[in-house]
Amino acid sequence: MIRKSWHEKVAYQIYPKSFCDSNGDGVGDLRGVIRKLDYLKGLGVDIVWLSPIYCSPLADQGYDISDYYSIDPLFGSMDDMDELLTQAKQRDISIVMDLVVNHCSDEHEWFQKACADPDGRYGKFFYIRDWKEGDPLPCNWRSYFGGPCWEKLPGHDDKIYFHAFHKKQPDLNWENPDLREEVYKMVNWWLDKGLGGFRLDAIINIKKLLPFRDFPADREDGLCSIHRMLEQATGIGQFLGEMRDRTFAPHNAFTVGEVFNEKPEDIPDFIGANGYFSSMFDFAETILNHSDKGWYDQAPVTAEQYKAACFQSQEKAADIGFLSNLIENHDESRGVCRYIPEEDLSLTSKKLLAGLYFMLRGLPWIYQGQELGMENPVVRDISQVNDISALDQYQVALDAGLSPAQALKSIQMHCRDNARTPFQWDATANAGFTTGTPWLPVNSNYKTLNLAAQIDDEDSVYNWYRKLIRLRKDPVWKETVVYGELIPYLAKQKNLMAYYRKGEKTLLVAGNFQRQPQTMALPAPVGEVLLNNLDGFQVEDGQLCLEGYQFVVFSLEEK
Ligand code: TEU
Repeated sequence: MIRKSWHEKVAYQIYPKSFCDSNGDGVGDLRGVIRKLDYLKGLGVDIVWLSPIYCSPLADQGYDISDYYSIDPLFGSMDDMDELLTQAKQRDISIVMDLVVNHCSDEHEWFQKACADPDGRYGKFFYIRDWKEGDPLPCNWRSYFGGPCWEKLPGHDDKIYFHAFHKKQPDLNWENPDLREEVYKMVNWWLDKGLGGFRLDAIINIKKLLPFRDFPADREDGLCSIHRMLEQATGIGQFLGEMRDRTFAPHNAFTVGEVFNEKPEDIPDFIGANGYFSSMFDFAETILNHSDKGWYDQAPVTAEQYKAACFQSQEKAADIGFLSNLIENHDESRGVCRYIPEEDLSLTSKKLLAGLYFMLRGLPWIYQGQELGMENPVVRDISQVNDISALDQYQVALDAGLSPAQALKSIQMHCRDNARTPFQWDATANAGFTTGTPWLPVNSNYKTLNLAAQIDDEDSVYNWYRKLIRLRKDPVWKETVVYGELIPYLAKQKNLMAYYRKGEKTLLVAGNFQRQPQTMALPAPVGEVLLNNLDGFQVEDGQLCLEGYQFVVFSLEEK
């Protein structure tokens, strides 16, 4: 693997709407981010991805962009953005923005012009088809947020357009070179400005299976999961390779792809030596137990499943390139609530999960608030739910015959509001996030779970993350932590997740992923203990005794 300077880094995702509100309107903003740059520096963050802050009607919280060249006034101005880039640079922090180009907003000028003249230049920027009442749709794919992928083109009774996500997010037609040129121009404009790179939103969707066609229905609605077409669509490399060559490569930009369901043979193309992206997220854990029926049919993840998914991904990426590892993001449940059984959630188990994923090979990502061990809020009433995906899934559950109470319970785990509640800075009103009314209620646990309560507590989740980061950057261990080969250890031992990192030195990472204590045979005597989420541990007859949810990292002595 060709070594890159970003390999040693630590990355952090900011969901601007919920990070820090500087002007009291209840919505986080760019000046709020600037205000917290020293906090991020203190944590040890090097790369920051900002979820969308472009002009947007916010039908999907900014993932519906109406102007790629402007900052939405809700978040600030272009001057604020420029200041953020400058101030971040002074602190050696690189800023990465979301690149949302599978679709734009229906309020984008391109779509407006397409509606005005569907046969003109901009009509060809989208997938528009002739259609009249009674005709079958061009395909029966279900959009990600429910219902068919087709919607009537405003102003035209005889035309429809394609949207893989919300109807306010019309898909851009990447088959059209003219559209691609517009995208590259915009990407280069941002990179020329000094942006560090991009996170590529929903990028796998830019290649459609054409001509559009039906697949067998998988629900009563007669539609099928859009994944069926993604499994069969080929040729995305032409677009991604071209984009890399025209934009990212000449700027030496850092990019991370939101890539789902990749095939092992695709990995070299995506993140190999001349890959389309620098890195891509490993979603193997987040998609565990996914069901085409809907969220209500999704079983909880077990420790064994979690371990197997991590190890498989590590094996797939091996020496090819660097995965981006995560336990949560703005679309997911808080990791500690997803991967740890509710009754076992504790300081110790939170630290175990943090340690297990952070020590994997790849680029570790922290989603805002994860470093505090922030948790999912309880969804008490459907009227409080903001997430369009959860609202759809609530209906899916009702349609499947669940009672309203059961349906509400069924969206609790995957509701995207879970990770979108405001950052809990301190115990003052609204967790110090805003002086106004927060756009999404603060989690009621903020009085005890907040940064101010953790920052000076050596034992806190926050300081645990700092220790993990310090170890990754420690000149003595860095080579091994960053590049050391990952070899699973005693992978068959139930609820034990352990692995070697073998580089200049050999480390053993071990976590007892259950409430009960368990022992682990040591392959060699314990050398230096680098991390331990409890006080000490016992070694008896070459067996390491681990308490429930104990996590340790140590070097091994040569035999
Ligand atoms: O997500 C893409 C995606 O495929 C899913 O994570 C999707 O949001 C989820 O299955 C719905 O429950 C990206 C963004 O991360 C997400 O926030 C946006 O809504 C989406 O693209 C559309 O831009």
